[in-house]
Amino acid sequence: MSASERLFERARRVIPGGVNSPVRAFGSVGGTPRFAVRGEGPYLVDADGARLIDYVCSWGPLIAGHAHPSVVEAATAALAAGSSFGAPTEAEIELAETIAEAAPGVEQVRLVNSGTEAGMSAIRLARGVTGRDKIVKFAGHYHGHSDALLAAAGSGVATFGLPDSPGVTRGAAGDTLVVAWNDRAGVEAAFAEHGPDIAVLACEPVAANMGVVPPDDGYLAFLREITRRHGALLLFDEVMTGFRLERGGGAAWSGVTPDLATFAKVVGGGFPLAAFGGPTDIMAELAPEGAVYQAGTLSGNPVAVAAGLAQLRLLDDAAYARLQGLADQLTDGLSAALATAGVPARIQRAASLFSLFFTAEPVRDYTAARAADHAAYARFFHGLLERGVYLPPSGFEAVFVSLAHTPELVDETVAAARDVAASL
Ligand code: KE4
Repeated sequence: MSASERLFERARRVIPGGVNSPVRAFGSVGGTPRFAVRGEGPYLVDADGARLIDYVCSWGPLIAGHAHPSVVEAATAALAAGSSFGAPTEAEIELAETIAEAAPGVEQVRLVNSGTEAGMSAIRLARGVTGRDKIVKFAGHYHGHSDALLAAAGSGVATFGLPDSPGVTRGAAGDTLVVAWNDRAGVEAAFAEHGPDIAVLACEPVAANMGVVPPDDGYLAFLREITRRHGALLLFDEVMTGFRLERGGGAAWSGVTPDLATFAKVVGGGFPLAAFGGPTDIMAELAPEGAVYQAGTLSGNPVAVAAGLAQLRLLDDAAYARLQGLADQLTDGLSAALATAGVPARIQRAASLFSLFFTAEPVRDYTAARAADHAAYARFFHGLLERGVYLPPSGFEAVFVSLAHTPELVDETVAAARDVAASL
């Protein structure tokens, strides 16, 4: 029995499913999750001492790789000065300024502790500002597990096929309209029927929780126009895309500016830190200035803020060019490996963010994402894992490269993929 197997058995006795977040349990690919003991740049070292080339990167936060010296130094220094004050600090201003400077349309930012909290709070703000109740979201898009947003979500929900989680009451989800991504008629119908009651339309500017499914050309501009026409707000969930696609995230990448945006993962440098932001006139409606309540004991935590700032400081044009180059090399190599083996597969991508679908058909929405061959993905995943390459343990997740990855490691990955593809 491996160390991870022993740990998983012990974990399941005291932690539901043995994990603190469902997608970590390997439910979509089967087998035993590898228990991590340390991260070293591009590597995750597991409980059996295996040193895996890590393309999960903690599901996106570690854009500079594990334990980047600048991040470790900044967080350590912040910790030594005190882990939490429950009082404002200058560093929080600097992080808010950094996010506002990078993200189109963002003038003010509220720091919170998770992408879920950011999404939940942004929705409440949108409802408070517009005085409307209904929200529109897309099937397969995941905005965290707050009740109103946990309807036909992507990510862990997609992996476990829980379209609407038990425990979410009709009242909580009853104002959530779920439409198909990249479909115009569904959005038009929702606004035709409910327009005056719709507070906000939320989307990932590039869907990345049903695998990576970019918007069709012009689709985000369409969403911008129809929301504006009906007096609804447009919310970009940039938890995955923010500071990942480019420094200005999905808004800069698409040229479409939302009314509100949420951020997490990269901005926290691997710590529990997230944010939501928008124009001052909207954000001013938040307590304590405004009436929309939102709060958090550890919001803007100094250690997390220091780590986030240190990581964001690394993300200059050269960094994004490097990420792009690594993604080019990896996607070209994986595509060639699978094509040579005659395996029907396709890579879908936006900037350096991509995922692998085992289907020959384009994947434009959640239905198509679910129709891909996820059993083949599981076989590919395990074949690579046995060869020291750690892809996301679900075909509904995205593959992440980091500044710590190198062309040589990508070559190693592609060689392993060629080996596995031949036996798929
Ligand atoms: P968190 O509450 O997990 O920090 O963020 C929720 C969230 C919101 N919006 C988007 C676009 C997201 O991708 C996420 C979280 N992403 C998943 C991975 N696809 C987190 C992994 C997990 O659930 O363990």
